[in-house]
Amino acid sequence: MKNTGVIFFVLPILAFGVVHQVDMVGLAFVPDTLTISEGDSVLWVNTSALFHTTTSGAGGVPSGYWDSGLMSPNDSFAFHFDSAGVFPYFCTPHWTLGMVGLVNVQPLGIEEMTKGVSGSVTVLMAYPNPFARFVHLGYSVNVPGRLQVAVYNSAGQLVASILNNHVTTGSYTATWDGKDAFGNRVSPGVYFIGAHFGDEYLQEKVIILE
Ligand SMILES: [Cu+2]
Repeated sequence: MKNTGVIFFVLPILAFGVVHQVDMVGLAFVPDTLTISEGDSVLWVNTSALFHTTTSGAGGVPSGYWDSGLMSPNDSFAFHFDSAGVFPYFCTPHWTLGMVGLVNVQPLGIEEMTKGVSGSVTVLMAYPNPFARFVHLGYSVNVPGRLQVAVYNSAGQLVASILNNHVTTGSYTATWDGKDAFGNRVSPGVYFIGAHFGDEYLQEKVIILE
């Protein structure tokens, strides 16, 4: 098989990752147990009509890793897990009613470093994620070609073009400053950074914080 395509790689090796979503539904975290990889993030979204927290710890005793504080309906909170381990958490008002969860963070293996394979070796990563001001992307290509990198909102609409270049074989970085095509800072939330290379398309979900 001809080995063509885009390879996205991490810049600082610790902190790329996937964003996993946990919904707060009624009096439960859904899913209540999540297995992720070192470097991934968890985004809690309060889809219920109640007020909740996500607070690391067990038995109502915070462990100090994260605490969202009270989240209104539709609020979200993200935490980046940069080390492996088992992280129980709970909702402060509702843990006695069984509103508890667990994040199991596994050490990073080679298999987790390869994502978005689309007929060739292809990895897409973003750092840091979630981010406040800048998100960096690392990529390399093993054949020359036109590489387009663009940001889309969750409705799939184009927000900004980051890169549209003919590139030769090699490694590059690109940065998105969280601004749209008019130079205005976009609102916080979920965006997708997509890379087109030949007939391949890959995307990475990123989150902009307030
Ligand atoms: Cu709750």
